[in-house]
Amino acid sequence: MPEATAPAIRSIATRAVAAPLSRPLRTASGSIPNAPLLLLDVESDEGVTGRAWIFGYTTLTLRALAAFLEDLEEVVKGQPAAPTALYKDLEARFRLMGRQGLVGMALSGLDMALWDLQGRALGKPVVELLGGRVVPVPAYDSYGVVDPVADRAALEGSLEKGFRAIKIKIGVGDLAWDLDNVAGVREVVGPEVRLMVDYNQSLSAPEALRRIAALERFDLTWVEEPVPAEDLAGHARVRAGSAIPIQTGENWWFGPDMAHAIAAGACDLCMPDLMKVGGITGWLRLMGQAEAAALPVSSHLFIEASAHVLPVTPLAHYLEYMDLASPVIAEPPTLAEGCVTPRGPGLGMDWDEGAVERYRF
Ligand code: SMN
Ligand code: MG
Repeated sequence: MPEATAPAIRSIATRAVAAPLSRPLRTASGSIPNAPLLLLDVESDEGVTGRAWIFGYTTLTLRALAAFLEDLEEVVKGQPAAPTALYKDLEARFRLMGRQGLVGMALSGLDMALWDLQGRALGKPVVELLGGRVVPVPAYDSYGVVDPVADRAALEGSLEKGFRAIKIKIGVGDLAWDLDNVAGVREVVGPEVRLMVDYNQSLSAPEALRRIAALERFDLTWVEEPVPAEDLAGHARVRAGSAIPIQTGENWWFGPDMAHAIAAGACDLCMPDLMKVGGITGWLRLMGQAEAAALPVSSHLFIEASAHVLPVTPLAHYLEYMDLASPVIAEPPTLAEGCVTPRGPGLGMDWDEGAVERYRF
């Protein structure tokens, strides 16, 4: 039998867009006016293109990310389009400087695009390459700060779409503001819907303990990032005094950050971000840690790719439904009865080229 050769990477192309958000994204640590995305197209020498997007948080990161990926193309060009093999090489290449920040985001995006490329080359959804099946994944609808009166129709719309869980951001005012806000939202969504709150790292540990005690009566499913993400001792202190489960993980950089958080006893639940932990390859590595520590796992952003990894995630909890990219995706994943079903082949994303031109940054 002739030896099969893996397709090689031919090129990496990027395009920056500032996509409109379907609803405002205000957090206790600043607002995001639009979705600054870097779209990746990684082409193989067989002419298959793998796609992924990177969320820049601010448009200020997009040019630097694009320039880095342009230079990285020289490094990976001609290498097999095999994400796990390349992951190891790139991990070694960036050992001295570390992978936190823009480098880690770019490497994670490249990993996702390579998994997409493999799936497309084989005509299979990524979830099947990972040994899983295409199944609906339970999701929660993720909001920024809401006004229970002005946003009543939107919240009711979430329930009409079938969501049984909703997350809101709080902490933009004092404790009285939080209580008023959460009471108002709980009143709109009713007692059956799971409700989560996100402080986006805005409190001190003593203040978090004070506020969480007062929030107990609202039957919250989790309190997210009450204190700065890197304050693991603070998270552990809050967790020890909280009757509500503590959620964190969206700011963990790769597996070691997760290991440190687990060692510190920082959380009851976790929600790693595909773009900060090494893409799909990195995610798979983290999942061994989650299972060993008995930590339920939710996703952070990246609806399309998360729908492919959660079905193979032990202790999968929720997919975060925060729509950042659908304005530039030709056929966004389907949402039915509050669940997202992964779309193939690959990660199932084709760009809506007209929209990409429109929102080009
Ligand atoms: C979040 C942070 C920043 C941008 C979008 C979303 C977030 C979340 O904390 O949990 O979704
Ligand atoms: Mg959050």
